Formats: sequence, C-alpha cells, structure tokens
Amino acid sequence: MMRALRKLELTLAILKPDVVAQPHILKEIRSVILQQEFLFVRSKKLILSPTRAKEFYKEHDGKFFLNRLVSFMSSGPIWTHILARENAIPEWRRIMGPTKVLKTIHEAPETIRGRFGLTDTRNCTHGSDSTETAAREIKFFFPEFSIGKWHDTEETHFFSRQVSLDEDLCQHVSLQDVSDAIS
Ligand code: IDP
Ligand code: MG
Repeated sequence: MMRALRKLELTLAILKPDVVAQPHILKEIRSVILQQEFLFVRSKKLILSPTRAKEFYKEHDGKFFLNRLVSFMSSGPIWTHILARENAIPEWRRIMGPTKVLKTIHEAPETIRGRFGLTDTRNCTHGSDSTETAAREIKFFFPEFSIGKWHDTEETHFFSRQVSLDEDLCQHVSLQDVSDAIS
C-alpha cells in the first residue's frame, strides 16, 4: 500500500578512493550530484577493510578483476551516500556513465567516469543497479537506516524540497528539524 505512494527512489552511491584523494574532483562530483537534483539523505566517510570490500563485491567472486578491485577499494577513504531523487537508481548510473572508463572516455566523455575516470578499476563511483541491490547496499553501509521509515517520515520533506544542505555532514536535513533546533 505505502509503496505506491513513494515518489522518490533511494540509491547507494560510493565516491571511490581515486575521487576522495583529489579534493577538487570530489567537490566537482558533489556539485554535479546537486545540479542533477539529487538530495543527500545520509553520508559517511570511511575506509573499507579488504574483507568488507570483498563482501560488498561478492557478486564478482571469481572475476579476473576482483583482487585489484578489492585492493583499490580498501586503499583509502571513500564517501558513501544514500541519494534520493525520482528514478534515482537509473539516473545516478546514467550520470556516472558506463563501467569501462577506457571506452567511456571516448563514448560518453561528459559523464563522471568519462570526465574523471583513470582506469577500468579506478572509475570514480559506484551506483546500485536495481531496487533490490540498493536495499542490500544501503543496509551494508547504513545498518541503522530504515528505507521504509524514511519513506514514511522524511520523504515528504525531500519531495517538496523543504530541506537544506548541511555541508559538513554532506546531508540534507528537513527545514522542520532545523527550525526545531533553533527555537
Ligand atoms: P559497475 O560499478 O558499473 O556496476 P560492475 O560490473 O558491477 O560495474 O563492476 C564493479 C567494479 O569492478 C567496477 O565499477 C570497476 O571498478 C571494476 N571493474 C569492472 N569491470 C572491470 C574490468 O574489466 N577491469 C577492471 N576493473 C573492472
Ligand atoms: Mg555493479
């Protein structure tokens, strides 16, 4: 019943170590995210252990690139974001561009990976590829977060854009909460 009322979709985005190591690129990608009308629901900066990175990418078990992917993903800090938007899942992947940077540089140079990607491994960003994946990946990084509860309580403020960006947290907060905190 509640599902049909949902207007915004949530997705899990990761800004990978190549991006976080370059503050001006991090800033530029954040501004693309905002220009494209995504809202930051929750954000965390962290370092993945190799074990956690392997768990996150378990669908790629056995692939030739898994080892280098796991060592890259655990090589430095990453930012993880829960992003909200209409059609957030396909839209975030569209803005990221295709996976293989060495092709994407030529075929979709305007995308994030086309602009800033370094190699097929160091390709800037991650985005969930389906509703089920998004739910699993959000839970992986934000176990305390409830997607259902967010839709029931916070979505309405985000949908009507009654939110403001807390730049330090990299999180949009409901204007209601801000005025409650001030009064
Ligand atoms: P996605 O990130 O676009 O969803 P996946 O196929 O799920 O792409 O692959 C996960 C990650 O593994 C990619 O983002 C990239 O970092 C890495 N990867 C995928 N294919 C290759 C490859 O052919 N060579 C090196 N790294 C790869
Ligand atoms: Mg993938």
